[in-house]
Amino acid sequence: MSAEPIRVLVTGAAGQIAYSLLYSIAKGDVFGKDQPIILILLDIPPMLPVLDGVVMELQDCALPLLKEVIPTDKVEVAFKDIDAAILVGSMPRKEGMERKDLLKANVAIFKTQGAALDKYAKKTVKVLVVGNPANTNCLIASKSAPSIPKENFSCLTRLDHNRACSQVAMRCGVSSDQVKNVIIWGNHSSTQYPDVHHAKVNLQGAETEAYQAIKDDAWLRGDFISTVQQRGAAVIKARKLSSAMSAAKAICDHMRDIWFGTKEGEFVSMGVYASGNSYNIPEDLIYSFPVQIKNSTWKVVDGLPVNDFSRAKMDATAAELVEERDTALDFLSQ
Ligand code: NAX
Repeated sequence: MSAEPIRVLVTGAAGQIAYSLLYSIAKGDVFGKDQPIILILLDIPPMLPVLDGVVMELQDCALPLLKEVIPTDKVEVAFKDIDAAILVGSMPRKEGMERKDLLKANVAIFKTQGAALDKYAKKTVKVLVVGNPANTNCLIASKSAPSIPKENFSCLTRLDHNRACSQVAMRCGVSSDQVKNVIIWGNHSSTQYPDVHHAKVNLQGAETEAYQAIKDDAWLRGDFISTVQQRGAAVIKARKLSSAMSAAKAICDHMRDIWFGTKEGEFVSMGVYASGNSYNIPEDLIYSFPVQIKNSTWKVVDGLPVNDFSRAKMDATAAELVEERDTALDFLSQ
């Protein structure tokens, strides 16, 4: 094991997603089984005692790849020379809080963290934003870090993607690895559009269009979509806590694909910078598209046919993002 350690930052490190995530990162599931890691854990000052407990547990896992763990509440320590940033921490919605107030609080957080990326991180840093509203937080972070390429920023819609994959797999009675190329379009919110028009299911060795494999268009255009859109709320209702294990797994899938690339002939969903060239989605949004990744660089899978049903849903989620962006940019300029 001779590779130099990479520096990986996780924010919101005392929270529940991080608790499921850190072990997977530290044992090599994301950056490779022979890539030593320095983990930097950022949270807010009141959470530092909790963070100490997380550090103790990581030490107690006795993981050979984990060279150092650095807990901190200071951005100048957290973002210094990092290779990867997984921005999980954000302001949660509190009872009675208006959507606008929530957005304002998060703009402040991601403006600060974007500026810290700009000032302290490596210019090659890969940034994954998880904290909600993930798409717009990601845009704000990117705008606040002008010296880092926009392409280095992405937000998590892989959990929605995995949920869609699993729903199709369960419906077809196959394992989830037999389903590929589902797409999540747009915002990581209930307006997202889970689309299986281009998905394939491996049915006993025969690659079959998902619509053919499922043979239930009403379900695919109805309950399937709403189940994926509402899955986060359903988990909260059942668990009294939001998705954490599945979110952590999706973060690992997303970052591992950035690091090592996607499989030949397959695409995954990721919130990335919309430049106005793909699928007539307005530019200057972080919008979830189907992407393929090679040499740590994503490319939107262009040219997939889009029918009227899909078009309307892709536009509706884009419209929500435009509104969210415009409100956020007002706060950013204040
Ligand atoms: P928790 O409330 O358990 O943890 C969040 C942690 O972030 C807390 O320890 C908090 O102190 C910390 N934090 C708050 N402000 C911070 C700041 N400025 N700097 C550093 N740390 C800060 O929430 P958890 O369940 O872990 O969820 C974290 C975020 O992920 C939430 O915003 C949640 O909505 C979002 N999610 C996004 C998903 C996605 O697919 N994009 C799915 C899962 C999850 O719902």
